[in-house]
Amino acid sequence: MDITMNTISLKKTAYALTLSLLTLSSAQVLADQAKHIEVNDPFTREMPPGSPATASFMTLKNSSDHAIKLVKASTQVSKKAELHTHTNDNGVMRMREVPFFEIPANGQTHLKPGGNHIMLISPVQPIQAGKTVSVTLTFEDGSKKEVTMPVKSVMNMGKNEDHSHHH
Ligand SMILES: [Cu+2]
Repeated sequence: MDITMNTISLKKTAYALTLSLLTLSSAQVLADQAKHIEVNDPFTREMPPGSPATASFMTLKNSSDHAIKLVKASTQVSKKAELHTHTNDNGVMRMREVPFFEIPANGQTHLKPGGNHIMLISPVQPIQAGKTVSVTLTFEDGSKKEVTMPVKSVMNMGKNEDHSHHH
């Protein structure tokens, strides 16, 4: 009698264990995108005096077989953070907000001056060279990655943008 009872309760325990393992593994699969993203060379541009905003740049590398979307950026150093891109509007470079940056399967997306960037709007503290800034990236599945990066001077950056003008 005792043996039978034990067998039943053992089976029940094993079943419950299997269920919880299944639940755990599917949750991990659903919130796994951040683990597949490697962030290289992140930096934030030093805020020009009097400027209401600055931007963060980095290279995002996706080591998975599926495209991953970065859908949100947030930070403590500014009131707002937005995903921005540049568009060439009859020779005038304009910025606009986009809903996501897509990092292709086994590929890279570059956030760089004159292109995609994370806009830090209304800084709550001076963003000066030599300091560090942390930005939290949220991916489509809700997984997050915190990126701590140096603040760098704006010197030389204008030169890169000149290359995009074709005369
Ligand atoms: Cu911008």
